Amino acid sequence: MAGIAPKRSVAPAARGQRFAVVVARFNEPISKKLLDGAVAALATHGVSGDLVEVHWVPGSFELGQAAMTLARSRRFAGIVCVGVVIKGATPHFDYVCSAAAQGIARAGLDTGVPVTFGVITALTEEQAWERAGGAVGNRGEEAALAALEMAGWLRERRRRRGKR
Ligand code: INI
Repeated sequence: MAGIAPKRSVAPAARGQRFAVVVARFNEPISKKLLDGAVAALATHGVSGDLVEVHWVPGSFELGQAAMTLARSRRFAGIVCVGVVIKGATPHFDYVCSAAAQGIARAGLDTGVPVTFGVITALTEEQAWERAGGAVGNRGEEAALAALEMAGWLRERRRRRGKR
């Protein structure tokens, strides 16, 4: 998939809330860049390091399970999932990507907690680096901004419902 992520409108209401970042260790040098991007984006929007919990899992396949467990704890305004899946010579890539996307989506939909998708699914290692702070942005940063925006949006929805 190509493209630069759109500019986000991050609601200030998300400031000061607690977030989690779940990181897949597979392709660790690249996933570390996604983690750094996510943490920096959260800090820029008022979520300091002490409000961010980082959880490492073995691979992208495990992101959904960890995100679901954390979301069920109700301790986080949002959960950012990051990982790097690079296509090899077998269909393994498709299974890992599909499980990651479905698991992450399910964690958010089943719990109502914003859980965002910062997983690079690349055909080559070069493509992955480009999306981890290179020419095509940083998918970790983008997923953190999406989590901030959704957390603010949900909080605003709850506030409005409370007024009625
Ligand atoms: N996990 C990744 O995050 N990226 C990959 O590129 C990858 N490859 O290529 O195999 C990968 N596999 C491991 C998988 O996510 C699970 O950890 C493993 O299958 C155990 O459940």
